[in-house]
Amino acid sequence: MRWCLILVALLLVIGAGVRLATLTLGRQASSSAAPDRSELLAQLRTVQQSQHGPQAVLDVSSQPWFATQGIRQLQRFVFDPEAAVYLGVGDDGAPGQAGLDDNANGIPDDPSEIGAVGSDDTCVSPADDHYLAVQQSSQSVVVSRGAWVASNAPSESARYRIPSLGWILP
Ligand SMILES: [Ca+2]
Ligand SMILES: [Ca+2]
Repeated sequence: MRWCLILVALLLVIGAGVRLATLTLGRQASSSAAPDRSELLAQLRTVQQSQHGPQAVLDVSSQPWFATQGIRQLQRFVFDPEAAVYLGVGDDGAPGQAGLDDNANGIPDDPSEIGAVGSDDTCVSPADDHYLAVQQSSQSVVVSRGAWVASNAPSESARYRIPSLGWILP
């Protein structure tokens, strides 16, 4: 019994150590990949100030950090409260999981299965890849409205997106 307790305690200590090491390494990896935020924003603002009014696409190729990342352009987004957010059928081309009766109503792949848990169905907004394809599919459905759209319209909350980092709010 005593040996069992010692063994359990040992395993707990090893487990905690592995978790700590994983967290530490993960933090180091992400911090080395992340740019200096103030430097990135300074370079972005330099480009913005050289433009005559907002541009839907910003040429950042002259700025050092963007050049090192191979990023030549940034797309500008503003919030559109009417922009549609779609739920699409995914690569299998069928609502829910292709060939399965996800909602057990006796009809495999009927439209009401769209978005079924475990399926490849995806929710996309205008800023996402494949948005146009999902929008044009007759099987897609609008699930909400309000999203960020590419635009040069004046906006105090305009933002840019870097695929490898996410949204940048200048
Ligand atoms: Ca599907
Ligand atoms: Ca069904």
